[in-house]
Amino acid sequence: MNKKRIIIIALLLFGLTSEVSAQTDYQPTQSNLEARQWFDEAKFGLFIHWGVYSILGDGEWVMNNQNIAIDAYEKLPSFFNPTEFDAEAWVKMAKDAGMKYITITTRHHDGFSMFDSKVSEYNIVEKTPYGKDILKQLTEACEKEDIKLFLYYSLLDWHNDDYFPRGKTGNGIAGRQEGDWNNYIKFMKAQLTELLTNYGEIAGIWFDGDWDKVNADWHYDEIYKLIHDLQPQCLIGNNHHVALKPGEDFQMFERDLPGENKTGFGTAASDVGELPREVCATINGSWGFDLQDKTHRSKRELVQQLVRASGFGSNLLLNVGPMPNGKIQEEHVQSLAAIGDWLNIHGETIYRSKAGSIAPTDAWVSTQKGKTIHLHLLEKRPKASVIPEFKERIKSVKLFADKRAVKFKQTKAGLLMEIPEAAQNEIDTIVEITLK
Ligand code: JFZ
Repeated sequence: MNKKRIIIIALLLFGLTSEVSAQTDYQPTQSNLEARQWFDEAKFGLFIHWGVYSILGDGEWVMNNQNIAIDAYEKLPSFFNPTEFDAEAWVKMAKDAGMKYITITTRHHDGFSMFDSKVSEYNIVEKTPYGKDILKQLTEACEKEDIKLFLYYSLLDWHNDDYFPRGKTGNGIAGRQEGDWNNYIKFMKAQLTELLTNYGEIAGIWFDGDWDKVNADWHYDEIYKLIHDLQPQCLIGNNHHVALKPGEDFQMFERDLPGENKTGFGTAASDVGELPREVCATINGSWGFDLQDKTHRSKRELVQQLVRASGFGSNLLLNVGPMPNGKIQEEHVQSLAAIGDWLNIHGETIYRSKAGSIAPTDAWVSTQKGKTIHLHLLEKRPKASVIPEFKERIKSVKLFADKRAVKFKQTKAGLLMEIPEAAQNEIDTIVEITLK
């Protein structure tokens, strides 16, 4: 076959596939590639689950878990009046915690829009006594403080009749009617258009709910293309727990480290891709505000989770569930401040780092920038530490804390280091290894 013919066939094939699915041949723009890199280096963000469900203090799944009928649940917006909501205070709190971005629920599975939507009157401006658009306030505060904003958007909807046929969840909710799936897709596209035109630059869209109807036709080709056409830099992620789909810009891991799948419903190791990663986690045991949740995690646990995520080359998106009055509970404000204090001192080992060449274990992870490896020892050891199979040539080993030299030896067993117990830290003993 001559060259010309091959080119013609190739062009024909290319044309055919691009007709089938618009984002299949998705080529991220330069601005999108830059946004990915920014995201990859950002390392830490604040997740916010806030909606009319917060009033009941029983998590964001309360409509499903208590089987609250449509007409009963529809009363909730009339009680939603977060008079103490202060967008700037939230953004400053995130910034002081060392976070670089915020991801907020614009519409969760209950179907209530926490923004001014013209295509659904079931929204915060129309249906609550508060009557203001919290998203607008948040975008303005983020802009001012140079924090990027991502929008969580649920694919699953327990309130909209057009979410039909229904999925695995919400089937005990009385009052749901049968509607038209194509209308539902149109509705989501209209809302996403609102979100991407009325609020300035949006750093990303965080989809969730795919798992409710695994075999549904979500029209991702059209939806992802719409988003990238409106804002090419906007990063798309989807909490579907399977391999990346064409058109997505980052991969997320729910309460899980990439490839570990300890939850059992997480992403399999073979499905971990090469795009920027984000682990999401709760600050206690809940996403949405839960009045009775006392399982607030300690500073040690939270910092260690951030460090572990970094050691897996991933960001951590740490969640809070604000109260119905618009405040974030004091325990969580304190925890975030404590992480911020830690990052003020140790941030250089986290931000802009890559997963280090020393493979992660339960006892340690490593982060790396060029020839500098930061080994994070997450458990205290009596005096010596051994890192097996360490073969790279070392120039120096120091403690990050005070730059004191660490005695080390490289043997067949690996890298042996003597770190006096008194020099070890409860949360994270950071050893700075400089390679030759
Ligand atoms: C989802 C949401 O349902 C939850 O409310 C929260 O927003 C979280 C961040 O994301 O959680 C999931 C995701 C997947 C499953 C269950 C809950 N699943 O696969 O069973």
